[in-house]
Amino acid sequence: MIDIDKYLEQLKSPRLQLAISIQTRLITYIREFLLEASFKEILPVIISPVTDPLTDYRVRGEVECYGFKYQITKSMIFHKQLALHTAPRIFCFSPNVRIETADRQNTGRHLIEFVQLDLEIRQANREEIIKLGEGLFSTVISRIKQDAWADLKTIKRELPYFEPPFKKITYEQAVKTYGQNFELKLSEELSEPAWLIDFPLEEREFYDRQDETRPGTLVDMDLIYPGGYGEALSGGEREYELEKIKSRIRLKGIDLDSYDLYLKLAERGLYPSAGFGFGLERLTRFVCGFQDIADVRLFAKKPGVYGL
Ligand code: ASN
Repeated sequence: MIDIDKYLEQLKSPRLQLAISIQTRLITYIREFLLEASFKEILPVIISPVTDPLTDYRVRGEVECYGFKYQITKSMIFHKQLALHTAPRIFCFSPNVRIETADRQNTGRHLIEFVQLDLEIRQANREEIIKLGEGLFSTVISRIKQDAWADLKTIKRELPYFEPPFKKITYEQAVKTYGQNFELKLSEELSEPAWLIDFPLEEREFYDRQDETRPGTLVDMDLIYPGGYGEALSGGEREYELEKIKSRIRLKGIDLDSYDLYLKLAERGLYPSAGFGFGLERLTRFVCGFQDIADVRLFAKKPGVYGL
């Protein structure tokens, strides 16, 4: 059950108030940066017949309306690809629901409902998207340092300026250095953000594009925060050719029928593209230097915990 007194205390806490004021600035900077770079903002999709498979979440969020089954958005990946028919560069502040297992309750980083800045660019490759991500991140950090210095001082957060280009580490190198579960160890050792690139095919979903010259390796990337804050953003180039998409779906053991509508649209042509998703609560947590992501989120829902 929800402890109402505790709940109200958290809603009124100066810590949350400060985080929300920082987050408001972050959203503004992101939007300004992307509009300046000729992006169009699209509105989020909350329910759809198709969503990101993200096969490690065993519970599917579903709603039934008028006898039709809709999935609750885990990510807008497919809608981003389709939205490129409307505009060549799109972004969205997209709410996602991912029903994580309860053992992730106290990681400080996981919420079952969160918002990501999701963006996609027609005809872009990984290099371009990496440049854009670095530019966006370093600009946002330098603006927040300047504008919110008093708030940052109150919470004793000292943020450095980050100068792109950021270092790149391959997945293979990361495993060699830190072992299979490397993300946090790597993040703890970093003093600047770094790109993790070239994930093996079996580690990601079917839409990340396989490098034709290196079968089994994807043309994708994550940005890892320094200081132990883990993953900042995740994305890559996309599969856009029907036969390749189908074979990747089959390889995942997913029934082609469950992507019928998407495949029919892909058959009519998708643009080559690249993009990423950048978790907003995690960005706010990093900027504030807080341990617990619930301290930056109103109505936070942690895995396994009932919330408002
Ligand atoms: N938004 C991510 C991307 O663009 C996908 C995800 O969130 N799973 O690759």
